[in-house]
Amino acid sequence: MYKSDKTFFIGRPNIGNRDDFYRRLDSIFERRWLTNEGECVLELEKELSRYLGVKHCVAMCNGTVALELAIRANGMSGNVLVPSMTFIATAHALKWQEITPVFVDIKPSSLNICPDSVQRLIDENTTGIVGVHLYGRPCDIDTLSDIAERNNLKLIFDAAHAFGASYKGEKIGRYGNCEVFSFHATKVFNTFEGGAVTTNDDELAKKLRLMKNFGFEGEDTVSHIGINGKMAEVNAAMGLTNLEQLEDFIEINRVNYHAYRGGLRNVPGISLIHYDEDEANNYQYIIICIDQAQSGYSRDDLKEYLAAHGIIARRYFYPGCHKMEPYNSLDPHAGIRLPATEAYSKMMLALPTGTQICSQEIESLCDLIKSFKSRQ
Ligand code: T4K
Repeated sequence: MYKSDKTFFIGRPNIGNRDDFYRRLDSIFERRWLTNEGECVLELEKELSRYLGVKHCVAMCNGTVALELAIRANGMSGNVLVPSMTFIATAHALKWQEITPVFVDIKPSSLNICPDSVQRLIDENTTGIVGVHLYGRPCDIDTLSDIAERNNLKLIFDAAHAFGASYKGEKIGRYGNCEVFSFHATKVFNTFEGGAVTTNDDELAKKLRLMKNFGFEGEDTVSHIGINGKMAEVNAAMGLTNLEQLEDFIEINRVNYHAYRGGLRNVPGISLIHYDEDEANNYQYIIICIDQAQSGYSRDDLKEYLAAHGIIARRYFYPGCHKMEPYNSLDPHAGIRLPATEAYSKMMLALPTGTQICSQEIESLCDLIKSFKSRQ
């Protein structure tokens, strides 16, 4: 019988040492410098570049604005290829700028954008590809880079889930023309709200810095259309504090992941996504796939059952962007069928992890899932 007074949420933030954060906050107040390239933001950018092994890190107010700026600074227009199996922000960041997101199906083995479909969908209006490292597992970066190069396309990676993950031994953050991170509260590393674009391209980094600050080149000189995409000092202070404990957060996620793996072993119809243990992973998404034919119940039945016991899971990312408005009806690509996206988005469920939950609690959560099975 499952008993817990606690409610466990997917997306519960990890929070670093509060005294360190308050100390940083005090010094921000002392300096009376609250935003606009403040000391904490500059320090965070330096620390993040070092951690990711990339030349430039441009901190931003959130991941969505960071994506919009990355898309604009790269000069994307017309049609851009993007997976439908992602958070809606990836598609909106294109459409917000009157660019048509052309939705691409996923590869069932990785749940990431399918390079063969990318190749097939390129037409004369295509200017770029936005790959998403879904659940923190890298896209097929080499193949996508090759396709982009051969077709003269820009390539951006939405790395919102992949902070701390690696591809072929090198940290995510250096690939494509640039990569984009989210440091939202729900991410393994958070700055309350926040994001960044990282790149090894000097020119692009310079442009991004101007564009996130209204395009100001000097006090009275503007060289680009820009917006206010700046990160504030308080966010950077949270980032610096959380960065000091990042390895602990990742380790907790790793231990939790293995607790789920053990607890859900041999449960018919339930499989946990696999992380390549030869690579660095952040393990921030515990994603199970429910195959109703074997489990005897649907993903949505299980989600409801868990919620009734105080376990708040999420259907990341149902039903796929192409099934949401305006894309579902208004877009020229309305009515497209993406069989793998449609099948998998009905089966995936994201479960709670992070510092809020421990191995024993995960064990009972897994027992609860097993008891649901036996109830059917
Ligand atoms: N690209 C991708 C692939 C993304 O996944 C995202 C964001 C972006 C781009 C855009 O980056 P940002 O502009 O957000 O930086 C949440 C997050 O808000 C969003 O950042 C994230 N992806 C997405 C996957 O998850 P919702 O709509 O699910 O949020 P919400 O408010 O329903 O909260 C989710 C869970 O987290 C709930 O169980 C409650 C819990 N929670 C949330 C917050 C904010 C807490 O326990 N404490 C908190 O402070 O989007």
